[in-house]
Amino acid sequence: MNLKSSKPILALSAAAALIFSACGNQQNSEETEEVKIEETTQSKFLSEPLISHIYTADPSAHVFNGKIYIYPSHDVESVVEEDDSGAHFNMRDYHVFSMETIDSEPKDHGLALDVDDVPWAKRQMWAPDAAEKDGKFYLYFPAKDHDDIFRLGVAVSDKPEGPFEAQPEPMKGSFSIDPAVFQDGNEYYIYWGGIWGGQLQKWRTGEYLSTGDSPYDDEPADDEPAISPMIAKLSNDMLEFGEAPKEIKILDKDGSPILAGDHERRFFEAAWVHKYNDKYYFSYSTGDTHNIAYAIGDSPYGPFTYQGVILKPVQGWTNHHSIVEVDEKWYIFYHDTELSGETHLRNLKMTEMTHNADGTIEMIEPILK
Ligand code: FUB
Repeated sequence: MNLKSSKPILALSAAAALIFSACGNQQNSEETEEVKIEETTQSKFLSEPLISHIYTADPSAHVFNGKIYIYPSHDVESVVEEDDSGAHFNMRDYHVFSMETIDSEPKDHGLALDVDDVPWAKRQMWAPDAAEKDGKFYLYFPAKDHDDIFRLGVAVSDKPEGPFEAQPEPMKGSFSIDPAVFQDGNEYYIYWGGIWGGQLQKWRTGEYLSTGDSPYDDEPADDEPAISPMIAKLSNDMLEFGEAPKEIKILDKDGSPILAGDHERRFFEAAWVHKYNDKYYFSYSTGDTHNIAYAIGDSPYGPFTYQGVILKPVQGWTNHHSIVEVDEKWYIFYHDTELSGETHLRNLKMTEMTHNADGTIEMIEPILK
């Protein structure tokens, strides 16, 4: 996650771009101004906010015990100044939500885990995910440790909604952000990583590179392969990596790696995996180009071949999603900033997602023009 952009924060949505250009064109004729204002008011979002009593983002949705459970980030106003590493995304706890059916209102189950109850964590409780095994529920989450290095933690509960009890230490050998757990039969795989503010680029050598404070240090050159998201099978007790982490390759259709300079297609953050017709779909945010893109492979480890975009940019800088099957239909959960207009105060949304007959996914425009 990051804010490296000279663009105004909201300039990525059609609605916000129109508002911005309307505000920035005061010398223009009255006629031009009127047209722009009219266009702005005609813009509509594809979906309504799902939750409005608190700010929520980065939704990981699952079906557990016949209900839909959502594990989001809990966005809050922050006294921490905005910076390029996303320090103002200064979340400190998690709430879990459940829905009886895909049309019902999400129920807030209250505080599920607070940073003060995680001995190793200092701040920035970012995008979490959850998994169920043998009647126990595991919450996976990133947070900065006391050295300001992102690590991944696990917390355990007997109930999908928590409250969760955190392990005293982060997962051994863990780093970066955005854990996502995918169950394939009896095996569980954890995917993770996020560049820039998510620090993945600082682990290129296997050690933390503290060459500078800038989140843009340590990136490969534009013509080198992009930084890879990570995968590891989970241990039987679900609390640690069960094998040495491996890099995931995202390839072009000609088999060559997607390059670091290819910001339209390279992995940035928000990994998610779902399985459809025996193929593995790896989806992710492209960060500064704001798409949710996807790639398809024959194994949970990849390699994955880039296919295209599932979800076009939402209002707000970040784009982060999950994909879940409910009653034989597929849904994408995501967020935008419709309620606040502030990039760090997001609200959840959801819409149906369609796999085409050839296995590709129909692209979704979250802002109606
Ligand atoms: O919510 C904080 C960060 O913003 C997440 O970890 C990223 O994926 C981005 O959505």
